[in-house]
Amino acid sequence: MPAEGLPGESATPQAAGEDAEHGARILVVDDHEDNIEVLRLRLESWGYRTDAVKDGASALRSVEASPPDLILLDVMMPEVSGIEVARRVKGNKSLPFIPIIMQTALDSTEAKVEGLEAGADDYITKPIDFAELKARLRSMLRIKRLQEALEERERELLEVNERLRHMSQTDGLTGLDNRRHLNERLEEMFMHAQRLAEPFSCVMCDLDHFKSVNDTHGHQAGDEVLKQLSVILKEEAREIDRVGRYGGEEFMLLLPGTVLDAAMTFAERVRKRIEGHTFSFPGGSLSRTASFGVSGWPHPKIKECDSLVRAADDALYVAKEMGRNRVIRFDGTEFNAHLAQKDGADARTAAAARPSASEHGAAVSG
Ligand code: GH3
Ligand code: MG
Ligand code: MG
Repeated sequence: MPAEGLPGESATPQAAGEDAEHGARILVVDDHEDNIEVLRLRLESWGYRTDAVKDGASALRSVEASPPDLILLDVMMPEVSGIEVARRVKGNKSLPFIPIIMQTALDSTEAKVEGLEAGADDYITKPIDFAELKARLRSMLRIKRLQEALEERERELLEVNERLRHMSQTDGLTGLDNRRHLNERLEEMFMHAQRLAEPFSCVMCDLDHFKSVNDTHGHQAGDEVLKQLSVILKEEAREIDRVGRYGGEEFMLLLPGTVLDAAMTFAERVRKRIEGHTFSFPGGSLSRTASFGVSGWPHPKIKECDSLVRAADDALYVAKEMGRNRVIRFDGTEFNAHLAQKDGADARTAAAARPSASEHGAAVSG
């Protein structure tokens, strides 16, 4: 039936089909069958879809089973009153925003206040003025639409934020933690280890002669090697470990609850796995080795996380100098022997380079 066909109502300039709220589903709650019939007829003539229930308990069940776009709610009902229905619907956080228009026979301020305080969004008094009802319905449905648009925007923003956060923490090539994020994790993990007096180890891993991979096979092959290496590192590490790309072809692994000896065993296992791995890429394959430096807390020379990383880096440096493809432990026998030998060699080189007193004197007099 067209809207203009019903008595007591002027035709609106906007046709029902153009109405943005057209087709909204309205739940009519009223304990009088006659009221329900009259309301449904009206609402449907305005282009709304309707459901109807005759008591508060059924209303709550219907709302939970299939949330309507709006509830037209009678206040005066036996057992569960309209006030109670409003309170329960608005208190249910799992439901979307559902506007509630209370219909009250009592044109008293008290009933309206109670309804609005229970969570109703608007009210209309009986006997119902249908032009007013129509206007209130449309206004409420408009608010719902705006609310939904806002929620959608908020969801999108949260999603974008989450993506940005992930991007800012992740290395684009390997998907591992990037250096910045790794440093953040390091600080947290180190503090945690100190507070709980739990051991904590750091492993630095650097591919040997990686530059020649790029030089010989091209940068893309180099990228592929880095990606495959990161998969190996991830596979070898435990769930609670952190693996990150520290720099170009240098990776850092943070091992909580791990003593230095265990970290050495771990690094040695990874070293062997890399040594035995064939890196394949379009157009070829190759083998590569890696060098490792390992440090751990507690250790008398390691007071804060910076020195833990520096120690692993120093050990890595010694591993490279000693011929690569090996695992060196900070402050271990090999580490100290190498540095002592190097210091001796440096001292000898310096002594050889220094001109003797006589040579110096001769130069001055000459
Ligand atoms: P060493 O055994 O002493 O570590 O020698 P190396 O060649 O591995 O080390 P070096 O520091 O001389 O060279 C590192 C190379 O890593 C140079 C650089 O072009 C390459 N590299 C760094 N980042 C990337 C990357 O993202 N992709 C590719 N393909 N290569 C990279
Ligand atoms: Mg390298
Ligand atoms: Mg390097």
